Formats: sequence, structure tokens, C-alpha cells
Amino acid sequence: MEKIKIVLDTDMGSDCDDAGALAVLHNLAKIGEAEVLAAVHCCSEISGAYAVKSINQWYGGQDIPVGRYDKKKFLEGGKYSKYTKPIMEKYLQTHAELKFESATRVLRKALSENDDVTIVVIGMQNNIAELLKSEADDISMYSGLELVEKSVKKMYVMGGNFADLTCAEYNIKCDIESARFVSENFPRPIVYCGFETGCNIVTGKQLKDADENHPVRLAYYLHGKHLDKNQMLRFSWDPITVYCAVRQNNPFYKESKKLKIGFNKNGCVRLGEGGKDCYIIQNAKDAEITNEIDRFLK
Ligand SMILES: [Ca+2]
Repeated sequence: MEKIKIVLDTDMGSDCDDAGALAVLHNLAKIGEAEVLAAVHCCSEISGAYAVKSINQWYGGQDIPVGRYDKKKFLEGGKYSKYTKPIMEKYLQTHAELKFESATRVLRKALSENDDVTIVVIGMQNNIAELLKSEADDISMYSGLELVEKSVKKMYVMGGNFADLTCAEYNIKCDIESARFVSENFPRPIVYCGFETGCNIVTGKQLKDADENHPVRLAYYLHGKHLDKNQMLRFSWDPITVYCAVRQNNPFYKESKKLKIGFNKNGCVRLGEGGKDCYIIQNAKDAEITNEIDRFLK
């Protein structure tokens, strides 16, 4: 079986399903279906990068490079740190403080050292916009755009609402400018996993019985927006996106025809003919998908 080479870009902190998605990714990697080349965080809230690091470490991925967004202040503190800050504090009880490299450098390095890479974005697209705009440096003689052309096979993006074209989805709405820039300039195919894919799929049931120190369990517990206080359940936008990026041909979702997909100035999806992109469409019952995602969310 082909091992899918993944670079993950997450806004871990806004919602706990990013933590669930990282769990799914590591569990698919454990059975040989994926290799995690790098992970980057797209908010300036530093505890988010620590949470990514802690979860990687939990699954034995302590050497996976983790990058952070280090440009302007973007989604920091308060609700963006509700579960990541306690996870960071727990990490720092037993480890030295970390110095994270910038997301742009981590992305450039991963692409300069690998080919056939699948990027998975489960947050905003500021890191990908910065990557595309990056110029040759000590890491590579190629620009970010050239690196993507050379080394990226596809990108999966959790973003957009394809069921209601009058409604802007959260990841897009938080940074419409970057989403528009990426949709217009990314040179490789983009597969969008829209809001409608995740909001009937409620997962996380295995976390209730997990080790109390499990950082993903902590994320779901502390996020506190699970649907039942005693059950660590949450909608599954990000876990589904990771699952579809690793298992690109799965029976649970099918792809739309190829389209030109963009966003208007309010962040709503705009569909046009003759593009290279597509969005996924549910192709199985909610209960079947829930069971499948829950197998890996542990
Ligand atoms: Ca997310």
C-alpha cells in the first residue's frame, strides 16, 4: 500500500477536533498508511504549537518538526488557548521550553526534502499563503510556489460550505484574504472538505476511557463543547479531512467533478467550470462514517 506523505497545518486550540484529527493521522501512520513529515500551527497562540508537539510525542512522533505562525498577531489567547494552554503547562512540567521554527521555514524544508507530498489544512490558510509568497532562501533555491509545483501532489482543505453557498464557513471566514489568495494561486489540485461533511458525524467516544494524561483526551475534555458532558464527543470536520487525505479512495466519500473553486469577499464558496479542484460528497450513512472515524480516534 502506498504510504501517503503528509504535512499537517492546524489551528489547534479553536476547536478540539484538530487534536482528534492529529490522533487519526498518527493511528493511520502506525498501521503504515501515512508518514507525518511535519506539522505547523497557523495561529500566533504559542500553546497551540506545544499541544501539537505534545500529541506527536504521545504517539512516538517527538522528532516530527513543528512550526508556528510568527507573523502578525492572529487568533491568540482566550478561547484559542482554552485547552492548549493546560497541555503546554503539563508539557513544561517535564520538558524544557521549546523554540519553534517559523511555519514557513518548516513547510519549505519539508517540501525541499520530499516529493509527492499531500498537505492537509485543518485551520486557516495564512501559512499556505505565506509559503506561496516565500522566496528562495538558505533552505532552497526555489520559491514557495516552485516548491509546491515540484513537491506537492495535492492539498486537502477543511473549509467552505458547499451545501449553502450563502454561508461562510469558519476557517475561511477567519482569514478570507488568505483563502482567496490560495484558491487563486495554489498550482496543484485542492480537495475541499466542507462544513457539511463533519456536522452530522459525532466522534470521540473512545477517549472517555483513555489514559488521563492522554493529551487528546484532555483536549476533548477541556474544550468543553462536547455534546454530552460525560461523553467526549465532538463534530468531526478535521478528523474526516485527515482521513480522506490519507485514504484518498475510500467508500465513505466521493469527489465532486473538477471545478474552479474560490471564495467571494464574504468568504462564501464560488463554483466555476473548468478548474482543477473538487469537494467531497458524503457517500455512506452517518453511523458508518462515525464508526470508521472512531476506530482511529483514540
Ligand atoms: Ca481546525
